[in-house]
Formats: sequence, structure tokens, C-alpha cells
Amino acid sequence: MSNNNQPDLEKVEYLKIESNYLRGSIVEGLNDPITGAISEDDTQLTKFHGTYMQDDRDLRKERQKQKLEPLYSFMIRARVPGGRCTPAQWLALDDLADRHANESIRLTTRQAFQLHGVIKRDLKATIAAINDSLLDTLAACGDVNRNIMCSANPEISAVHAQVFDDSVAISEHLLPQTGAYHEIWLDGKKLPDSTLPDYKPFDPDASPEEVEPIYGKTYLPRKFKIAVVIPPSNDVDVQAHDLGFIAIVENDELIGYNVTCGGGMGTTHGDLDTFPLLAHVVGFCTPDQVVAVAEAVVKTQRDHGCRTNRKHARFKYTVDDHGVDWLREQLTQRQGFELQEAKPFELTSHGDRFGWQQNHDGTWNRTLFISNGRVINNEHTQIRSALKAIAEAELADYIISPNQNLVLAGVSDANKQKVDDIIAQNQPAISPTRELAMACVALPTCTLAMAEAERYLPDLIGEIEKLQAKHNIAERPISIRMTGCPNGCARPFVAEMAFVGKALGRYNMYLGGLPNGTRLNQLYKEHITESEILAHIDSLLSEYAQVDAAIPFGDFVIQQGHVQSVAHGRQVHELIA
Ligand code: SRM
Ligand code: SF4
Repeated sequence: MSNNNQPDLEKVEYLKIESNYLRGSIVEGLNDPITGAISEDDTQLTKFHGTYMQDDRDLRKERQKQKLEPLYSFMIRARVPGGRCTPAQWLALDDLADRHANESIRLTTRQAFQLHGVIKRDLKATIAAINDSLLDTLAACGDVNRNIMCSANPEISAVHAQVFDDSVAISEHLLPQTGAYHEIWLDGKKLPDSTLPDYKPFDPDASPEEVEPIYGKTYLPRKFKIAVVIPPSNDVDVQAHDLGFIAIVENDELIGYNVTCGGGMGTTHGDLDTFPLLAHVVGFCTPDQVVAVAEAVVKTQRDHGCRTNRKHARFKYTVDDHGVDWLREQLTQRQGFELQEAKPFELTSHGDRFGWQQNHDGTWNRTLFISNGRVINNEHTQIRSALKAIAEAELADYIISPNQNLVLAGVSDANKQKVDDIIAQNQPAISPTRELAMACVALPTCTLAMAEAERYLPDLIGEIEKLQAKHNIAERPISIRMTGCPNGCARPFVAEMAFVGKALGRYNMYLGGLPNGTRLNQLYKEHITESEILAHIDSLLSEYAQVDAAIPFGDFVIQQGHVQSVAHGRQVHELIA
């Protein structure tokens, strides 16, 4: 508490104010040859530039024993609105994965790329090379609007281009305007075709509104996330985001968007004041209004989000604390128009559509399964080489799906077979449950991981598949997600079944989401091991096998009283069994 009994601002708020619009001492830190690390303060600031300092947690103890500093390296996250990139951009990323990273490309749950294991010496060159490919990393992380998501492979493909363009417009409008990014990574240059804002040198006398018209000096209280969905798919889990736009399509024409506000997944174990929330549908706007609505929502959070407690700083808490009527008033004032009444819509599934699908223009999309988004060559798969070959032959555009998979898009009739031939060995038949599964990165790179996720879920799904086969329900899909901690990076709290890491080898188990991602699940068992997990699943599946195949697993567990139907995020942590 400060002297006047007002709660103190979070330390990072001062850091943002004093950083000269995200410059801090990043340049000095990068040039310091004594350590592979950068300072704690600069670590916070580099997030806004799209990179996180990490260390290899598999090697931490060994390095400590040898009295060496941790093996520091950097994760770089690119900004890829709607997950879309060209074959040339894919090849640039693929090249960097070998030259500067750990020989893999990671597709994220927000349709972006990550490179892991980039050492400090190579950081600037890697970010500059990403920019050379006309992608960038600005605002991929940090207290700003992050990568915007957009349905990857919608059934109503006729409106995809328009909805995608609206998503890009929102993304670009909400980019930080500071020249820090250009100075630190691009030697003050802006490439002619780059979508980055124009370069502005630092002017100590300029007002915050001149430098950062939307964010000001303090940026947002916390990260901010936007998703745009084209029903009936809910591949983006639209209500899991701070702000969402649901495309409303009539006769194959986009008439506008329902606006959703106040969703989010992150929680902290044992802290009941933190919880996931689903966004409210707050109204409808026309396509030409989306950018104004996005700006009004962001500014509402800028001015009213909590800056004294980062655990309460997400927009979901702002909306939960003040209510939807208050929010509508804020938006009307800031936008200069009222949102219209929301239109009816239906969402059917939050999974991807695999295999070939034809677009309205006659071209084809094929969605490939990429296990937890890790594009790699190893003893099980040569998917990285296959995707490189497709890019080299320019057979498709690339769209990262919101479920860490990859859509090869816009393939001509003539090229379909060529794609199939290249991909054949790398797309084994997989079960409907595995198709839906998603795990966050977790160990060894994530500093916050308490348990394995990406490296473990494929094996656990293997065991669950055996149990599904035992009960003759192998063909019934169950959406299963795993995270290494309760931050929720694989959006676990909207899955039908979720495992959230508590400690190495131990997870909290949640049940009761819907296959379309529009209901929160609830804690079912705490702190359990693999054998306990499998025993519980065996028992649940033996009951599930007796009910009508049309009943989704998430509904069945509620009907049988294993968990409750959750009306508010606070109930997610309630253990009723
Ligand atoms: Fe996340 C922090 C990885 C999507 C909620 N997330 C992290 C960090 C950066 C750990 C850190 O702060 O040191 C992780 C880096 C791990 C690594 O080694 O790569 C990380 N998050 C990821 C990714 C890569 C998971 C994946 O397997 O794909 C996703 C990158 C998305 C992107 O491209 O931008 C990712 N993170 C999400 C999502 C899902 C989403 O946005 O749709 C969520 C839940 C939704 C939400 O934000 O409410 C999410 N990540 C968090 C949180 C908790 C935020 C909160 O409100 O409490 C943290 C921790 C934090 O912010 O303090 C976090
Ligand atoms: Fe790391 Fe936790 Fe996010 Fe997984 S959920 S990537 S363990 S922060």
C-alpha cells in the first residue's frame, strides 16, 4: 500500500512508463558478452517485441552442479494474423529453425509461429530475418493486443477473404506505434512492403498520444487477445478471448459481426480469485465498424483494467467487475454509435476440418494433423521436410489452425495429387480423439511449467485410445487438452476433458466442456497420477459406452452428476465429487 492507502501499482507499470516506449536497456543487454541473459526488466520489455528469455529446464540442475549459469536462450514468436503465410515465408522460418533455433518450428494455439532455443548472440539477426520475409514479431507478446486469430478453414469459404482482411485491419490498427522495434532489431529501417507502422525516432518531448495514440505510455494493464470466427466452426474458441467477433453471414454474404467481450482462461492453483471466464455476447456491428469497436474495447480496458494486481488485470475481470451494461455504455461513448442487438448464430465444433475441402473458388484446402504443433523431423515423422518440399514447389499457401494444425490452402486441382504424394508418409491415420487433442509447450522451455504437456499428451492419448477401443467407442471423439500449469495456453477449460499440471507427473482433471467450446468444464479430480487418470477414464468410458452415441462426452459427465454445468468461472475450481 502507498501512503494514501491506495494499492501500489504493479512494478511492471513503472517499468513501462520509464522504458521510453519499450526501449529500456535492451540494446545494451544484447551487446553484453559476459552473459547469455538480459536483465529482469528488459525481459519484461522484450516480450512486447515478441521474444521471451528462457532456459533449458532439462539441463538446469546439471548446469547448477557445474556452477554454470542456466543455458539461456530465447523463444521468438511471430505475429501472423489469422495464421496465414506464403510458401516463401514458410521457407524463411524453416531456414531460421536450422540456422538459429532448435531445428523445429512450433505452431501455437493462437495461429502463430514460435522458434525456440535462439541464443542471445543470434537474436537480432533472427528477428531481422523474420522481418525480411515480411512477417514480424511486434506485439506477439506483452501488454498489448496479441496475434489476432481468424477461422482457418471455414465451411463458408466465400466470406473468408473478407473476414481475414477485417482481422488484419484490426491487427494493424492496434499495433504499438513506438519506433523502438525498428531501432532495436532493424537498425531504424522499415522495409518497403512491411506492414509495420512507420518508423518514429524517440522524441522525449512528444506527448504519449503522439507516440502511442491507442496505448499511451503505460500500454495495457495486461495482455489482450482477439479472435474472429466464421460459424458454424468455433475453431478459435471465440468466447475464450478478451474480444471476439462472430461473423454473421446471410446468403453467403457477410452482414457484420456479433461482438463478444470478457473471455479468458488463465488461473492460478489455489487462488480462488482467479478463474477462467467465457466472453459475453454484447451486440452486433457492421463490417465497417469492427476496427472502431476493437479500439473502443481496448481503450476501455486501458482506462479501467486493474493495474495494481496483475492477477486481476485481464479484461475478463474488468467486465466481470463492472458488468455488461456498463461496458456497452463505455463502448457507445467511445465509438460514437451503439452496438445493435446481437444476431442468432450456431457454433458446432471447436476442432479442425481434416482432409481435403473445396473452396467456393474451386481451389482446395487440406488440413494436416501436426502433433501439438511441433513441425520437426525425427524418428517418427519427416513432416518438416515434407512441408518444406511443398513450399519449395509453391503448391499451397499455409494457414496455421487455432488447434496447432496446418491448412495447406488454395491448392489447384492439378496440384492436389502432388501434395498428397509429398505428405503421404507423414499423415498416419489417427483417431477422432487424437485429432482434437491439444497440449501447450510446457517443459523444457516454458519457465512456468509445473508438469509435462506437449511431450506427454501424445502417449496419454495412446492409452486413452486403448480404453476407448476396449469399450467399443473408438469412433466417438472426445476433446482432450493438457497444459503444464493453470495459465491455460491450450485453452483447457473449454475442453470436454482437461489435464492441468500441478507437479511433475501430477495433474488436476477437469470434465464437462462442450465439443463446440462454449461451456467451461469443472474440476473432477485433483493432483492425480497417470495410473489414477487412466483408472478414472476407464470407469467413465465404461458408463459412457452405455449411453446414446449422439450424446457428447461433456454432456454425459454432467447428466451423470460427475461434474456440474458451470454457469460462472468461479465454479470451475469447485470439486463436487
Ligand atoms: Fe500462453 C504465458 C506459451 C497461448 C495464457 N504462454 C506463456 C509463456 C510465454 C510462459 C511465460 O510467460 O514465461 C509460454 C511460453 C512457452 C514456450 O516455451 O513456448 C506460453 N501460450 C503459449 C503457447 C505457445 C502455447 C502453445 O502450446 O501453443 C501459445 C502462444 C500463443 C500465441 O501465438 O500468441 C499460448 N496462453 C495462450 C492461451 C490460448 C489463447 O490465447 O488462445 C492462453 C489462455 C487464454 C488467455 O490468455 O486467457 C494463454 N500464457 C497464458 C498465461 C495466463 C494469462 C492469464 O490471464 O493469467 C500466461 C502467464 C502470464 O501471462 O502471466 C502465459
Ligand atoms: Fe507454460 Fe503453463 Fe502456458 Fe503451458 S500453460 S505453455 S506450462 S505457461
